[in-house]
Amino acid sequence: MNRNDAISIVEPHLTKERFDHTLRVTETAISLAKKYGESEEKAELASIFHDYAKYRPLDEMKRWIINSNLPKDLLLYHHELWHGPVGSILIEREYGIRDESIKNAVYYHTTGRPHMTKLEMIVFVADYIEPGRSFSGLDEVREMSQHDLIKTAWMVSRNTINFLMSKQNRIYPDTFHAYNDLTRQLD
Ligand code: DGI
Ligand code: FE
Ligand code: FE
Ligand code: FE
Repeated sequence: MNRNDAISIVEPHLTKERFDHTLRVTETAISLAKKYGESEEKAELASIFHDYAKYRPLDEMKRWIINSNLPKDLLLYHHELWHGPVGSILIEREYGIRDESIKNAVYYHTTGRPHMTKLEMIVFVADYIEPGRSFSGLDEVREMSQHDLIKTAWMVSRNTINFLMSKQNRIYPDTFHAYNDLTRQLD
């Protein structure tokens, strides 16, 4: 599937703001793919689809989790965590995207996971640093993204956990497992 086809598929499913975010994530991910020697085509497609399921009704996402082989414990955590896993299923069923590397980059873009591939880290990082974002501490993360992808993914994971803890939110196990694995890789 080429870029324009993917963009026309995704656009009607997103708000204007989310669509613009998606385009910025895509440009950011392509530039990271160039820098770190990953397929630009895969980075592009995974990014265009990363938030595809973001606005699906909650009961529909819940049904996909219950009726597919997705982990049921997702239902015990915030519904914000559902759109990545559900998106990875929908892009295969609706558009025939079977490439596991792309599906996994969509699946894990919110939480990360242990042993993330380069492509998964690229989408995970691009989603966080795209130029429309304004998290505190973002300058440091953007600077690191020019030098070390693993250290950057570690910072994203650390910042996300710190942020969630400061709000007294629950944290999905994959989110912690990603942090622990990236920390181990930095040791
Ligand atoms: O879809 P986006 O807004 O572009 O970004 P995202 O998919 O990375 O994150 C969606 C939200 O999920 C964001 O507010 C951070 C939050 N999040 C990430 N990991 C966890 C989490 N929320 C909870 N409750 N637990 C997590 O482990
Ligand atoms: Fe997302
Ligand atoms: Fe996003
Ligand atoms: Fe620099």
